[in-house]
Amino acid sequence: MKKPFQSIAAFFCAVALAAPAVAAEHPLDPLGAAEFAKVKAVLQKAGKADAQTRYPLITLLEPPKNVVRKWRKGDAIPRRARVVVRQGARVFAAKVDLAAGILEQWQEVEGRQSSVMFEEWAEAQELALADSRLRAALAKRGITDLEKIYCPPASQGYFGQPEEEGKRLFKVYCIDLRAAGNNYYGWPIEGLYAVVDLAGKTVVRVYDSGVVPIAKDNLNFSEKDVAEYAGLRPALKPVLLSQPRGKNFRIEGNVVEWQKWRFHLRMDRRVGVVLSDVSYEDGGKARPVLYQGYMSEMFVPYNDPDFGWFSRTYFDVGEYGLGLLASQLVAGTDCPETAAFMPSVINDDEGGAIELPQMLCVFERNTGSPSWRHAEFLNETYEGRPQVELVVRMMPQVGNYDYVIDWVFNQAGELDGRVAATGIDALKGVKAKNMEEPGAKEEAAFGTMVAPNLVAVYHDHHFNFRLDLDVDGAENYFIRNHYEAVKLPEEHPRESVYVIREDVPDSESWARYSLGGKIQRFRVASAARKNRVGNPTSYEILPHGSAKYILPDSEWYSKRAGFLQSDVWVTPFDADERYASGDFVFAGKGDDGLAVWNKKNRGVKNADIVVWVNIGMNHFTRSEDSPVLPILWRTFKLRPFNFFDRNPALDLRTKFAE
Ligand SMILES: [Cu+2]
Repeated sequence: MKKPFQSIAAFFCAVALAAPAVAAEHPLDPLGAAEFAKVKAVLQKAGKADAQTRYPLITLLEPPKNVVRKWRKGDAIPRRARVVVRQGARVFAAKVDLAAGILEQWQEVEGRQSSVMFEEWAEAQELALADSRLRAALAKRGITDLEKIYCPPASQGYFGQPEEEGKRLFKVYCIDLRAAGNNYYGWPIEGLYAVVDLAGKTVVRVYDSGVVPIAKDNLNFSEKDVAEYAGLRPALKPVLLSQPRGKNFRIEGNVVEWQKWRFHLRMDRRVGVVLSDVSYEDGGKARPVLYQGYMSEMFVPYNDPDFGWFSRTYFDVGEYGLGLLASQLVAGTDCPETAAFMPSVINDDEGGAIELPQMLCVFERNTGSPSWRHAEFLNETYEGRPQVELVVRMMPQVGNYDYVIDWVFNQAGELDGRVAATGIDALKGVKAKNMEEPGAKEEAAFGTMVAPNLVAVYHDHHFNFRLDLDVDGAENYFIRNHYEAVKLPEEHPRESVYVIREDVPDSESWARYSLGGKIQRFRVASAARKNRVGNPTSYEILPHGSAKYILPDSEWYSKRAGFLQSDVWVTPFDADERYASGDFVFAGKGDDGLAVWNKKNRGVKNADIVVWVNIGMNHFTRSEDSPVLPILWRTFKLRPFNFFDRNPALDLRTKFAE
C-alpha cells in the first residue's frame, strides 16, 4: 500500500533507488543512471551547470532513422541526450554526445517555460500555505491544522492577460483530508484559491468567493469503506488467465518478439511508453510497419467559468509527463499475474536517476473470441481459431485521474492504441445537497451533481498519438477514401449506390481531416511495394471515439491545443517535431505544434510521413463516476490493408501446443 505523501516529490524521494549502471544494448534504449551523470558532468565541464542547475528533462536523443535501421547487434551504439536545463527562470535546450563527452548544442529558449519539476510541486504548496491571507481564509472555515489538508498546485494555462506575462503561475486549491482514506480529492475547500508565481516566488493573490460547505459523504473506496456505506457483493469464483506452458513472447533487453511481431519498447519521462521499429515477419522477412508510436499530448480542459475552474486546461504530457507520473502496476489487477514487468529510469530535478520497478507490463491474453471462423450448415463443417493478443501497458496517475495506455498486437497483423480513463472525477464543492433545492441548478450549470455538495465539472480528454508509420519502408503516401452516393440511371430499379473515392494529398495543408459525420477511411501506403494483385501495400488508421471540440478557434486554449482543429494530420518526418503542441507547453501561447507546422504546407507524397491522430472523450459526468470512475476506453486501430496477400492469421493452429 502506498502511503499518502504531501507532494509527488516526497513520494518519489521515498521510493527512489540507486539505479544500477546498465549499458545500452540498442540505439533506442532509454538513458540510464550513468548516462544522466555523464550529461551533468559534460554540462558542468562546459561551464553551463552548477549545483543550482535544474533538469526538467534528460532523455534519449535518438540517432537518425537510417542509423537505427542499419544498426546490427555488435555495431557501436551512438548515445546522445536531449536536455532541458533551468537556471532560475531561464530555460536552455541542450544536446550532449555521451560517447564523445561533448556539448553539441546549447541554446537559450526565450519566452518559453519548462515542464513542472518535482520541487515546484512542494514549493507552490509551501508558498501558498505560508500566506497569512490563505491561512485566515482557512481559519474562517474552521481549518487551522494544516497537516489535515492537501493543497496541490495546478498549472494555470495562458489566457492572454497582462498579469500573466513574465510569470510562472500555479493555482493552488485545498482539499480537506480529515475524512480521506484512499480518496484525496473528495472534499474540496471550494471557492478559495491562491495564485502563486514561482518565477517571483510570491503569492500573487488569494481569491475567496465565500464559504462553501465541505461534503460529508464517505467517498473512500477501500473494501472496508464500501462495505460500510454500500455493501459488498460475494467474491467471485476465480476467473484467471493461466499459461501453464509458459509465455509465447520473448523480451531481450528492450526488444520484444511475439507471433511474427518485433518491436523496441521503452519508457520516456515525457511521453511515457514509446514503441519503435515495429515490424511483422512475412515470408521469412521483417516488414517494417511503424517506426515509432506514442501519445504525444494529452489535453484535459475543464468547462466552468468559475475563477478556480476556468484555467484548468491541463496538458498532461507537455506540462507534467506520463513517464514522470507512471504508477506502479499491481500484478493480478492492473496486469495479469502472468505478465512480464519492466522498470523505468527517469531523471529527477537535480539530474540524478530514479529507477522505479514495475512501470510497464507485457502480457498475452486469450480474448475468448475467435480470430476468425466459419460454420457451414450446408455440409456441417466448422473452422475457427482462438484469438490471442499481446498487450503492452502503462498507467500514469495524473492527479485525481488514472489512465491506462495500451498497445495491443494481434495475430492478424493489427496493432491497436488504446487509452482508458479511471480514477476520480475532479469535484467542485457546492452549497446544495440535492438538485431539487433552490439554486442547485445554477450551481450545477457546468457539471453533474454526483453526491451531496459535490458537482463533477464537465470536461474533455483529448489524446494525440504521433504515428511514424513506415509501411514497407520510409517512402510512403497518404490515402483518404471517402464514400459518395451516386445516382443510377432512371431506368434502374435501384436509385443509387455508393462509390469509394480516393484522395492522395500531396501537401500537409490538404492532408488534415475532421471526422465529422462523413464516411472516411485513412491509409498510409508504400510507394515501392504492391501486393500480389497489384494493389499498393498499406496500413489503415481507424480512429474510434474522437472527442468533439466545439469552442471557437480564437479561444486561447484552442490555440494552445491547435492540434484539435483536425482529427487526423499528416506531416513530413522531422526529428524535431515530436509533440502535437510543441516542446514547451507550460503557459505556452500556441505558437508551436501541429497547427503551426501545418502552415508550412510541405510535401507529403512519396515521402517519409508521420500521421497524428486524435482520440478522446467528452466527459459528460454522472453519478456512476463517483467516488471512482468505472474504466472507459477509447481506441484507434492500425490495420493491414492490402499489406498481405491473404488473411495473415490463416496459419493459426486450431489447438494450443500440448
Ligand atoms: Cu473525465
